[in-house]
Amino acid sequence: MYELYYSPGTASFAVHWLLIEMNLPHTLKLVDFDARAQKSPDYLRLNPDGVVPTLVINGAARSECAALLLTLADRYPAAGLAPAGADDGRAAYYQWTFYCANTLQPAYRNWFYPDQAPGEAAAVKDHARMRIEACWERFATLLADERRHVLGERLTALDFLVTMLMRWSRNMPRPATQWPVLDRYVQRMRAMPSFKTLQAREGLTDWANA
Ligand SMILES: N[C@@H](CCC(=O)N[C@@H](CS)C(=O)NCC(=O)O)C(=O)O
Repeated sequence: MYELYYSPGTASFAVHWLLIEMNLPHTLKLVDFDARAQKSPDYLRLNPDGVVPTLVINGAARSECAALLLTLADRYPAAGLAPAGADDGRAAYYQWTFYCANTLQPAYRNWFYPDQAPGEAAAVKDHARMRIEACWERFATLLADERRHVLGERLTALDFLVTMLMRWSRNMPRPATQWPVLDRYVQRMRAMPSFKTLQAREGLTDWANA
């Protein structure tokens, strides 16, 4: 049984979605951001960074959204959500997962938490926006051949991460869905029954297919 510490719509979203998609037994622990529960001594014992997600696996608290997605996909190879080790697709899978975690996510962190970065908040946000849009340009180029998923026809754990990160841009000046190829991609992802279950469980109603 997995235990997921989450807050709706945040970096726990993709992990929660993958747990649902893979039909893995899990319990949810809401971390109340309004009450700053992510910085409470109890939570900091589990996750010293004071962020979500935390996933308890075999009694050990694990963190980092992208790492958790890779871990879950690796634990159940029969689900086919990670390209096999010898597969060339594995290199692309790592490349784009790390691109999300190392390049796109930190830019989002600056967009949403500009006061935590050095410099004037408006300038931090402007720079973050430019970096985020450059990332969507990269993904739009990758998906220009109208592949069904980020790595090709096959669904992988990476798709859950990319979709979550696209969602975060929904209220930005240039949301990821303004790239038509990314919009078509995300329509397919949002059509998954597990996405609808996730939205219902997290109490989210926006950013759904019409
Ligand atoms: N590198 C972490 C970042 C997680 C993160 O920044 N989570 C945000 C929500 S999207 C959070 O918990 N923010 C609360 C805070 O910083 O106080 C990951 O990928 O899991």
